Amino acid sequence: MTERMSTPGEKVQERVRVKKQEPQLYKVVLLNDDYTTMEFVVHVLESVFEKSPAEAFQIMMHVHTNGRGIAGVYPWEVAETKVETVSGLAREAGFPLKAITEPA
Ligand code: TYC
Repeated sequence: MTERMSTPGEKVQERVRVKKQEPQLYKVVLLNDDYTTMEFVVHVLESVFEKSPAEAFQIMMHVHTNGRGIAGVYPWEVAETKVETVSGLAREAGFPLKAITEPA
């Protein structure tokens, strides 16, 4: 088997393998506490995470019962912004409600 040498100036097709990266997704996890009102958590889920009233209530009850629950899954920047928004709303309202991000 002979290998053909490329002559100078000859165009050589190079194949560059580009690994396709899926966009990294992050869970925004709501944490339970004893002081934030259920009504406020439902309001946050509706306004920040765009949940329906029924879904917001269901997620709030899940967090209340289990200690934590997923409010939504987003690309990193969106997830971080949601966490900051929750923190800001909670501080304004005087509640200790906390949300964190985790890789999905
Ligand atoms: N445990 C709170 C209460 O009994 C309600 C609550 C639910 C708080 C979910 C935070 O993420 C939370 N008032």
